[in-house]
Amino acid sequence: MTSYKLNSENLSKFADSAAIPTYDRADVKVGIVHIGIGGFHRAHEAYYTDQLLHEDGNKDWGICGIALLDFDQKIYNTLKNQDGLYTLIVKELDGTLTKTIVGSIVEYLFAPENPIAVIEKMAHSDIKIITLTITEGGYNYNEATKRFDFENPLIQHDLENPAAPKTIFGYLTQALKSRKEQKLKGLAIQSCDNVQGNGHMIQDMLLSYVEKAEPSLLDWIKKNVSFPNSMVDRITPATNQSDITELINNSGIDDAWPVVCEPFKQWVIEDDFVAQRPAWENVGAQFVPDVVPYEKMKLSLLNAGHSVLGILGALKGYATIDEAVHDPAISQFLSLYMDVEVTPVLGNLEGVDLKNYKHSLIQRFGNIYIKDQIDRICSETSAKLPIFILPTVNAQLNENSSVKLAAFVIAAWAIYSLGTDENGKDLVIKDALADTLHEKALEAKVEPKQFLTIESVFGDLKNSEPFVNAYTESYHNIIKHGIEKCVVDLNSKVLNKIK
Ligand code: CS2
Repeated sequence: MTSYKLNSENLSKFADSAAIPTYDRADVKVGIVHIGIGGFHRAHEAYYTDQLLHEDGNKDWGICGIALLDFDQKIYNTLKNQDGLYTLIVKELDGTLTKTIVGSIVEYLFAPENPIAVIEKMAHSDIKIITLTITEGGYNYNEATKRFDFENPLIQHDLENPAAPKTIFGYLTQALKSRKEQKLKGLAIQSCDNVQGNGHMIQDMLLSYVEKAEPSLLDWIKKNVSFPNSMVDRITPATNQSDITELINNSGIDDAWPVVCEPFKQWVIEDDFVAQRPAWENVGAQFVPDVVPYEKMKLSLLNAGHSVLGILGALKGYATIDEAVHDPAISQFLSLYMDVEVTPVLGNLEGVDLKNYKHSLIQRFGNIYIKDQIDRICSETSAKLPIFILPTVNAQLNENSSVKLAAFVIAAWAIYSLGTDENGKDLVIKDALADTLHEKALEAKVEPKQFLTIESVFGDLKNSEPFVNAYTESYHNIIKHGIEKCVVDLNSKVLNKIK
């Protein structure tokens, strides 16, 4: 099959092999600035927005995508070469591929190359919303102090060089300052990251920064900026070379960086936008007064579930999430964790069929076509566990209830952090705290509790006797008998107890 480079000029050539934008992209005005144009944004918000642009009367909601970090140069170059176009490949449960060329990203900027342009864009009168996918670690929140981390050298840099910032906090401050000076209206800053109370989190962290960097701006922000919370969901593994090749060979689309994802998607948003907002509800998003219960459910079941499968699966030598969830012992462990340790802390979730939700998660994890990489799931675990698992642990401890399964996962993570799986194969550990984790993992070989002394991750969990006991017992067991036997034993212990 003849293939063509994906760009505006060639777009109509792909009409037979993918859904393509039927709206005129040249007419679309940018109303949203988005920071962090990774796979997740392109599978989620940019897709919802693209679907909305197909409706009449919605041409004010194009996206300007900002590549914030040096590391993001590759995605910036790709979008630039492809006029912002990319292919979203949905891997259906039966293996069918549904392909859509997404057109909602109509502008893109590379912040390290042109910081002023980024600030001006955010401060432009057309912009009503700044959305963020900056990862769990991007909020600069220190778990130990429960505060904004001013020690971060990049934050120090931004305080000293306000006109040429490197972090989201420096950029937002400059942009909001300019809006105030231009006497423009405020806007909404909407986090789309997996963080509990993600709107409150960006609000608290930004206000902490502004208080130091630009105190005279504080009042204006409080009056003119809103920070809606949201729950976001769509499993989006990293793109493989085989996805790129399949797209060229079978659809003739030469796309340097398509995005692959599962069919399921969910977006629950708190309706708190000070300026206008897109009618995302027309394309499946839910606007609700309170997102907190949805976020809690998703983070502590789906995201935590991923981490459980990832950590146990990595030690056993699995490469993908579907392999881990098709291991009967690991799958039973996950179901027990969700039922025995998570469900009691979720309280009453009105309108949600929790049993069905948990069942659907096991199905989604098991999609054999997604092949979500365990390396992706285990990356940045030090920023994920304080959000995905530790709130459950603390809530269970407060009720004197079981934390055995969660403690087992943390023990497995301590062993994982030694850097090899049970077959002696090296693990790829991608984590901002990689060095500390390794150092503490070595100390834990002598005294397991040492791993829990990483306060920026565990807070004061090391002082909980029931947790430390369960963790230490699991640590010794895993070292002695291996994951397989220990998972089977713990499953039957927990099952006997709830019988
Ligand atoms: C994953 C998430 O990063 C992770 O550990 O749990 O990326 C997950 O796939 C998404 O939140 C799904 O919505």
